Amino acid sequence: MRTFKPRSLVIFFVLLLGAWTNGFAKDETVYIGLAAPLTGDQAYIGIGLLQGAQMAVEDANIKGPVFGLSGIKLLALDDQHNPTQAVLAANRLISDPRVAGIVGHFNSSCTKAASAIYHEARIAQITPASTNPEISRQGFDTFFRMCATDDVQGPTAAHFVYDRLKIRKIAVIDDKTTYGKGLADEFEKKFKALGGTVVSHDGITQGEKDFAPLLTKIRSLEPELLYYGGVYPELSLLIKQSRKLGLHAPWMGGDGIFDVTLIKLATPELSEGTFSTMLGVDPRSFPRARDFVARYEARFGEIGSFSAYAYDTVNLLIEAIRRAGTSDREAVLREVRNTRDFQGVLGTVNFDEKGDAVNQSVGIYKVENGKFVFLEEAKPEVR
Ligand code: ABU
Repeated sequence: MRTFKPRSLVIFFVLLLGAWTNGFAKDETVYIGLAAPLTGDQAYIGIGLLQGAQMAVEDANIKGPVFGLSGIKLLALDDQHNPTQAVLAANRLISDPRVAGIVGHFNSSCTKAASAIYHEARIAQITPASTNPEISRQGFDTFFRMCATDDVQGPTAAHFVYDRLKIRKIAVIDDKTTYGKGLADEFEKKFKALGGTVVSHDGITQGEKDFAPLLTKIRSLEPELLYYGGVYPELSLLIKQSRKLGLHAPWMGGDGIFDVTLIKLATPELSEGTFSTMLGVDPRSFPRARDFVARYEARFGEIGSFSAYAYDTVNLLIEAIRRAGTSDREAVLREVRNTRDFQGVLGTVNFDEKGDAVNQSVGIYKVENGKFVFLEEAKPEVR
């Protein structure tokens, strides 16, 4: 019987290593970086976004290799909706040479803080959710956005309150974040321009728990509606505490409150009648999104408000990588910019010269029987 000598074994392993690094086992996986709040009180929305992104990656790998020998993976990091953490996450993502493009972040404050880092690294950053218009006014050619902006969302909400609800006297609260304050200011500006009265505009801090003194003051001003610029955790407390104080005017907010978790936290009973704007079409009633929604819900349960946006964002990025034929960041960035009529499950996507979505549609919803019910697609305000 023939036996291997130690020298033959060494040669065998050298050849195996060569094959590994040059060919069949070489890891040419392309990575898409994703950053969002994956822990903490906004995690529900962040996880929904992550799960939508994960489905796009899985779908792409089923279709076949993106290029070369291997597939595509997500590298997801938690920014805890904290701009400092977002910068740390951005630096980690850009320091990994396998990362070809970025999906993120969710919060405008995080997206804005991280955008300079992605710009410096010449890597495409596409946010599925951050709506503050200032982000795209910084002049970063690496920045892209899939959704409408708050200089459309805020005025659209103001028109709905003034024209459709015929309400003339409101109070405004925001959470002092880039998103919350920006949206509330846009709403107030338009509401006043239409002839409405804003009896008060106050700021709260994310994480605060006791709003009784503020709500007591607002109750004495007798507003007909309370507009909130912020995200669902604080609004759920505001709703509960306002009802306890006998302040029964309806609440309204933007896409940051549009999440089933708001209704769960505030209770269906107390959140009944709350209005919200949300970006784009209702995926449940949009034929193109039907298959995605059914697959998502069979696997994860109720679809998150930004799951379909994340699915479209990752697919758009993968298409750009396929067209580029390389994971080279500058080449991928060029192809993201060359995107024309991308067919997403939420509709057709094109970017304007600032990287913003050309489609600025906004829908109006109302909580009825424990669910956000679609009322109408509002006519968007032209910026
Ligand atoms: N646009 C909804 C909340 C995320 C953000 O813009 O901060």
